Amino acid sequence: MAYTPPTTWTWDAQNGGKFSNINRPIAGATFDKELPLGQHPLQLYSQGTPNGVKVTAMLEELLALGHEGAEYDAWLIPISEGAQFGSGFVDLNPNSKIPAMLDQDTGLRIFESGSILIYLAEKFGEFLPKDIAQRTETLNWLFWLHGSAPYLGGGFGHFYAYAPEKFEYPINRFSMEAKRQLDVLDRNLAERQFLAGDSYSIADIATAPWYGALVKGLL
Ligand SMILES: N[C@@H](CCC(=O)N[C@@H](CS)C(=O)NCC(=O)O)C(=O)O
Repeated sequence: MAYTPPTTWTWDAQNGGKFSNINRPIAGATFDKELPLGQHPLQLYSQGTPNGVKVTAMLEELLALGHEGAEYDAWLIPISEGAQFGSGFVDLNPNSKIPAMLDQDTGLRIFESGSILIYLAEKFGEFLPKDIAQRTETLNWLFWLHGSAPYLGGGFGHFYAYAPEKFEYPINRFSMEAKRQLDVLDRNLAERQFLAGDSYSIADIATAPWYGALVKGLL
């Protein structure tokens, strides 16, 4: 039966789908809970999802290069249990999504995985070239990833794996878009070793957990 959207939308908390128990149409904390704090300057609040893994991979790459200041405390935020709606986490990220970070050296909160990658790249002087041309190309691909991955995860992934029923139109629409995005990457990487050119960068670190995992059959 054809669906006609109502003039005024109302929230149906029972609409089904994997995340219907935690998703709501309003923001803000739903319970009081302070976040734990460890001894290192960098405090990471996250989980091993593709967006979460970007930051962990970046920190581990920095440690592998010998940056002792990149030692961090990693705190699990189990998003399927709604931990991202605790008051301490919402103070750090008003958008209630992992990953989020606190730098106790500067007192700054950092949210959005792309912002965290840029912050760490600038703090440690790695994986984001200073030369304007290379920096711009790196940021081009970093922002490409952050504009594209929601079509893969929230679009294709949601309708293929998490929606309460299989709907042909959105699966077709987002399959087409996911394939087009893979072709964008394929054509770019036919001409260069890394997304932004000759050197490994935060654009690669951000992209590998999404499209890299997809082509390996891990998503
Ligand atoms: N644009 C954000 C997306 C973060 C995001 O979507 N995180 C998901 C896990 S991969 C999340 O926390 N979901 C919990 C929720 O939607 O309530 C980023 O790159 O940091």
